Amino acid sequence: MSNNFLQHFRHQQQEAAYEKAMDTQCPFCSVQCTMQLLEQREGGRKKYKVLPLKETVSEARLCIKGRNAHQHALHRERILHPMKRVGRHFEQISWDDALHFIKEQFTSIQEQNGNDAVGVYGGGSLTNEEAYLLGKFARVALKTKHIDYNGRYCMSAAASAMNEAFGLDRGITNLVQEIPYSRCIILAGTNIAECQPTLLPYFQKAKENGAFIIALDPRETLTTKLADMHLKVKPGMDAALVNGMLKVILDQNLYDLSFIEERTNGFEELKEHIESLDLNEIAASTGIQREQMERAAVHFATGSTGMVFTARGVEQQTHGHATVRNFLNLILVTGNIGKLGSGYGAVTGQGNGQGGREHGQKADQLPGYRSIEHPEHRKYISKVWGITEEELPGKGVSAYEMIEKMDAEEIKALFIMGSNPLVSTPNANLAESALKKLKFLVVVDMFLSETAKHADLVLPSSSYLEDEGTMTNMEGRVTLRKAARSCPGEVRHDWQILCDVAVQLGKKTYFPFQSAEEIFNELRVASKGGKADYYGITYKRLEKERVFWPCPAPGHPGEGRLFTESFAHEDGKAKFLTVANHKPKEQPNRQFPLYLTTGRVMSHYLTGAQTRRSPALAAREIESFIRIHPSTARAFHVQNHSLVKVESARGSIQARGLYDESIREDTVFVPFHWGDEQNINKVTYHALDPVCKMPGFKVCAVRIAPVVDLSRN
Ligand SMILES: Nc1nc2c(c(=O)[nH]1)N[C@H]1C(S)=C(S)[C@@H](COP(=O)(O)OP(=O)(O)OC[C@H]3O[C@@H](n4cnc5c(=O)[nH]c(N)nc54)[C@H](O)[C@@H]3O)O[C@H]1N2
Ligand SMILES: Nc1nc2c(c(=O)[nH]1)N[C@H]1C(S)=C(S)[C@@H](COP(=O)(O)OP(=O)(O)OC[C@H]3O[C@@H](n4cnc5c(=O)[nH]c(N)nc54)[C@H](O)[C@@H]3O)O[C@H]1N2
Ligand code: SF4
Ligand SMILES: [Mo]
Repeated sequence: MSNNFLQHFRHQQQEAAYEKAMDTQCPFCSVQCTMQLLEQREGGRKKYKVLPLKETVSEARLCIKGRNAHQHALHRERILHPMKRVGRHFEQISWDDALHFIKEQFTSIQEQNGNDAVGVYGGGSLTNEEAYLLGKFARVALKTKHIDYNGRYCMSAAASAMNEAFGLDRGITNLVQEIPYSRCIILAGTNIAECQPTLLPYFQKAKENGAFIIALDPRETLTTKLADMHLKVKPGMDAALVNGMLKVILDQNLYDLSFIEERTNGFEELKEHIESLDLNEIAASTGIQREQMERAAVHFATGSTGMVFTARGVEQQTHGHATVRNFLNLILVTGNIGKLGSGYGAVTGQGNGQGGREHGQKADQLPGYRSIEHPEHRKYISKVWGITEEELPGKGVSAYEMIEKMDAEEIKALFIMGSNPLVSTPNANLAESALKKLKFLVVVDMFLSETAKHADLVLPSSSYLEDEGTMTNMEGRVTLRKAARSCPGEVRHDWQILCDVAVQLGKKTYFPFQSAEEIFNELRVASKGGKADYYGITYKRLEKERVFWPCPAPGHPGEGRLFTESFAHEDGKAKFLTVANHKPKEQPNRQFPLYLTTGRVMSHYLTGAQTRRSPALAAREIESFIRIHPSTARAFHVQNHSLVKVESARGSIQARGLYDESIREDTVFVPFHWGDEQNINKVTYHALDPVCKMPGFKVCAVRIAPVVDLSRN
């Protein structure tokens, strides 16, 4: 064999060999599956392969989104340099100029209009370190009270309900590994099979073990197909449906009196309220027959263990807080909490939807779930931050209310990090008008999202492959995601960008951080003694394990199952709340006769900013659609696969009509993963829940019409 040939052969072998194996964690949903990304060079081209890694929660499973996540991170449309708007275009500028520009604009706007004229808007995909730093950035560097984040649209109803009922809010009160031990499981407005697919096997296992699964959803999904019983509830009527189930349980004496007496407050009021309700009326208003309600209630109350999972279907309502409280009432009357296989789960959404809601991105919150209105909490955090209590701003307003304040020109500049509100905000036409009125908009993103296109300045942020930091999964398990590769171009990490801007604003002493770990160490102290206590969690520990919070000391194991002995209120007891048979604030009427509900599909993530840039995912679902029952479609002259105009009192869009025998006849469904002409949030309703300020994304009144009415030709 010639030397040449051998060399060629060796070269080929080297080319075929894997160049790099990068351990990482999926950027999308709250399961936080881990994986290895293998980068292979072949004939001068790079190829990628993804292998799931074994870890405690997803057990070496990955869904289609995780398998293709790298496609957006490696996409050619990634923003690689700071960009400044010049007329209708963007021009590349240096970081120095960009930082200077921010300082100049923010300073002059604040000098003229006060500190609160600048707002900050965050997201649940930021790491804990970045979410924490964003809260500190708003209050210490910008001295504004206006900070909120996209989790307001996501977790706020479940969070406020758990806080009030249990005294503490954590996605799941148990380990996911306990699901197979549950004898009866209620899945309320949650589509786990498409939204947290790698969790599904836990429910399948429960079913194999004999669990009875009840799903509540106005339409059939891959999740409802798993259920033994599918209650196709009228949109927005879940609170009433739970009242019906509570009535059956109380009437038939199926409640757990000793649990109620020992561990709860407020049962007498609840009982009196439930006694006053009429099951037939509830059946009529929810669309669920009395016998079905009875069967569901008896199964849940008589199972030796039981769990309730709620998600956005019941939470994104104009009375989402009360609805979740009623599901918690159901758990408490049956004593189904604090035991193996018994508990509650608010199926958390975003990758760091859990951690992102704990450390101060919210208008009323300080790190560690502290309250910005509590004098002791303010004192503690001011001390950690090295400012006086008077310098710490007060409570701001919720995400949608911030949009309204921009429209009213009260907030004049906005700093967005990790959200695409032009597509994700209800009544998106108002969001667009509000963004246009801003004097100065900065967007920190990986892509020129629909929102970033309106910015004056766009700053390039790192993706999950590049950014090291901790994420907290839906159970409250903290995980460390290592950086798998270095930043492309001039991209910087979100935490670096926050420090850079703060330094430019003259706040270097408060933002001296050189690594994510240094920020985490400050977060540990800031959360110490708070409800979400991370003090005992260190990077060193996270190298080896995923640790549950609360974890108050380095040797502490962290709490997997919550509320085993007592709840987190001062007296250790949980609280009942009487809940009315709420109806959604907007009802179908003569002009707009149908319910519209919105949600997700398996292959896309949120506003699609990332997944629409992944060829493999985009190909699965290339455009938006509207699911309609065929008889409803025929009544409105809509043909299968034709384009449909969907219109509400706020606006209209077009989407592909798809017949669906399994959806309620009075309801249509549209996903929200597309922007511009297919942005369904131009149609949705902006009324907010009075307690948690969650918008009612899941119900509004619409009419539909064919874009081209063939019946007229
Ligand atoms: N594939 C995919 N996975 C995701 C996401 C994604 O965008 N795509 N997003 C992540 C995020 S941030 C979140 S918050 C979660 C969301 O996860 P889910 O809340 O499970 O997702 P949705 O599709 O918004 O809503 C769930 C179901 O609620 C139903 N529903 C609508 N109205 C009602 C109602 O009035 N009552 C009841 N009982 N049900 C109703 C819908 O038909 C839908 O099937 O998913 C996370 N995972
Ligand atoms: N109609 C309707 N509307 C809804 C919902 C619904 O069910 N129906 N659900 C609501 C829910 S639950 C949610 S969570 C919101 C989500 O709403 P958004 O937050 O607007 O959704 P995303 O698509 O995640 O937007 C994130 C943006 O930040 C960028 N990004 C991703 N990761 C990072 C990062 O680490 N750093 C930075 N700087 N940028 C990053 C992405 O490219 C993208 O442009 O939408 C809400 N809107
Ligand atoms: S999207 Fe969720 S379930 Fe799918 S791989 Fe990513 S973390 Fe896992
Ligand atoms: Mo979400």
